[in-house]
Amino acid sequence: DATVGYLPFSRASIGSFFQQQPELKNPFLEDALLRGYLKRHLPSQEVFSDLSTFGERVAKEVDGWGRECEVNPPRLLHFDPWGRRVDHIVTSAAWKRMKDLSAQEGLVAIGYERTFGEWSRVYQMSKLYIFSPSSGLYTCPLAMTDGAAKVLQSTGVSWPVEEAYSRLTSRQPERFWTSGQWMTERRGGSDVASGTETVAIPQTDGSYKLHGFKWFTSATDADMTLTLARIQDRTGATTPGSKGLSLFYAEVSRDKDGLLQGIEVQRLKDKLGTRQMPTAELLLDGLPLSEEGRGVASIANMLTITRIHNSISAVAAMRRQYSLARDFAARRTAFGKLLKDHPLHMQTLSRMEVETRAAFLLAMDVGRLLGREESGLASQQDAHLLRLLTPVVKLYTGKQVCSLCSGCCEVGTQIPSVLSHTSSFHFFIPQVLSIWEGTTNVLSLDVLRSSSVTNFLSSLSPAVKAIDSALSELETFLQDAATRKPAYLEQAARDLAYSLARIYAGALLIDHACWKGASHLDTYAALRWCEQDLCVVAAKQRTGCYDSSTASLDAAMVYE
Ligand code: UCC
Ligand code: FAD
Repeated sequence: DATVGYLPFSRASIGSFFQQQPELKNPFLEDALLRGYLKRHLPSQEVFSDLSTFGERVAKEVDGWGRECEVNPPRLLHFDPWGRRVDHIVTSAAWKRMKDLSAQEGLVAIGYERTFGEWSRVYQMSKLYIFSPSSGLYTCPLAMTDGAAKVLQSTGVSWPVEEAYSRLTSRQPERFWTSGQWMTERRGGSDVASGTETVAIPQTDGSYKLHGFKWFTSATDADMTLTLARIQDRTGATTPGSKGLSLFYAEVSRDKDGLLQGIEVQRLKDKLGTRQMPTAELLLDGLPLSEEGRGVASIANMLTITRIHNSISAVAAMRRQYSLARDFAARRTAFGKLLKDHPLHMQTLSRMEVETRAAFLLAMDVGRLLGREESGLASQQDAHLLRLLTPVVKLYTGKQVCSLCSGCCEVGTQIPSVLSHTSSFHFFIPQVLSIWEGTTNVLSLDVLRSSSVTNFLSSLSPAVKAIDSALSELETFLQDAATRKPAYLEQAARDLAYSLARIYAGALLIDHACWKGASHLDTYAALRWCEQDLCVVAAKQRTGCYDSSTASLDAAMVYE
């Protein structure tokens, strides 16, 4: 039939229109705020040219590896063809390339080489920020590796820990090691003190054998790990609670045939959004002790680092999703014009831009403070701020990324499916950023634990006029809360943490807008941010929602 060829939907013909997909461009060159931030704080040609080259490589090459990590998730081979138990975790070639790349690019090393003094962490975080959405979640092992290096550096223990430290911070792929962080057991991840059943049995040579079951061990292909256990005394007794926990260093050793020594990998977790990463349950047996200490307090250094990495990855995901949505708006037509020519659509995107900018400045500021502390330049106030802001920024950006990515799915309704073909940062992944390394509530309680809330307030007050009233509301709230029972502040913890994040982000946005290189759009972003309710906790307090009666009503309603 001669007419069939002209009918667009007949037989195998599927029509002539195909939507142009959003394009991933060099994430460094595409990001005005990142470049402005660095121009302001670290105006180094070497850094600019490294980030620019790396950004190109990420867009052109690494992003494809990230996709490969996603489509070829790790597999666990329990037995070899001869029936021997091998527990071999088979990872993709791309995952291995990520490891080599991480070493070559110094993604952990930069933080320890300190070539750029107090700004070295900002440089490292900028590079991770560019890398993260294309990394196939390799940023997860890198975060733990960085955290472990930080802990090892602070222990002062010599061999084999010194050797491990040099491997974690190496730029040579053949020497580079990654680390795990094995804290969570089956009873639960937040309350580590009650959850840890693993015991450490002293050996005659001063080492320990660890027996336990770790329930979550992301990136199980690590070369070493830091983990918690309870030391048994001669009678086999252990001390319960937090005080009974010690921190251990353990190498994940394999024999000459590659068989795991003293570890059984039970299974790989089948987890939403992070399947490309080997996560396993392990039975630990006979791993040597490297350090016996105050477990929770000792691993806190690692938590600080991994929580900062988490914040950077959250912001990076926001920026990436947003960039794709922005690019899509210039390609997609609806109601006769491009999406970018619909003012309402632009308003939606511009609100996302403000959200992303605020999140970026929060995360980078924690990196800045970390760099100051590590270079010995931190004032007492800087140290307090770092302790306070680490959980605040982790919990806040962990939630922002979920809501922004959800919004991006709507503004570019084709992006979710496109994403699995153009970016490994699958749109479900953001959810995990608010769970691991401490959930929102647990981190809100950590904000209360850090005793620096009051110092922070008095020092920040003069920083910016526009948020003065939010600050004084916050101050009034805290003064009032101090006169009440601890349960009152606990009820308010999450809103308090949110208030700190919003007010501090507002201060940073204003500060950035005051920089001589800033544009009128930086001012605009700051103004837009400060329009929202900054001091949530004061507004909620006025409704009486932290009063003792509400706790029982909450529970009654939840279980009605
Ligand atoms: O999830 C995990 C890995 C995921 C994969 C890696 C992703 C990385 C990002 C990737 C981006 C793509 S590993 C599991 C993470 N688990 C957690 O985060 C646990 C969450 N729970 C908490 O954080 C709790 O607050 C606990 C476990 C810390 C609470 O324990 P305790 O025993 O009840 O705490 P205490 O008794 O209040 O504190 C014990 C000591 C105290 O010091 P001293 O004894 O000197 O007074 C605390 O001040 O530890 C100190 N401490 C801290 N110090 C507790 N938390 C901190 C802290 N954050 N910083 C400094
Ligand atoms: P629970 O501790 O049972 O908490 C459940 C809920 O109760 C949360 O919403 C929490 O906020 C709330 N809650 C708990 N306590 C309080 C309180 N006092 N007040 C108010 N609310 C509270 N762990 C590792 O050690 N190593 C890993 O490598 C690792 N990788 C992971 C990978 C993935 C993909 C995931 C999802 C988790 C991983 N974890 C890992 C575990 C992770 O750290 C825990 O899931 C997390 O700490 C929360 O613990 P939980 O899931 O047991 O929740």
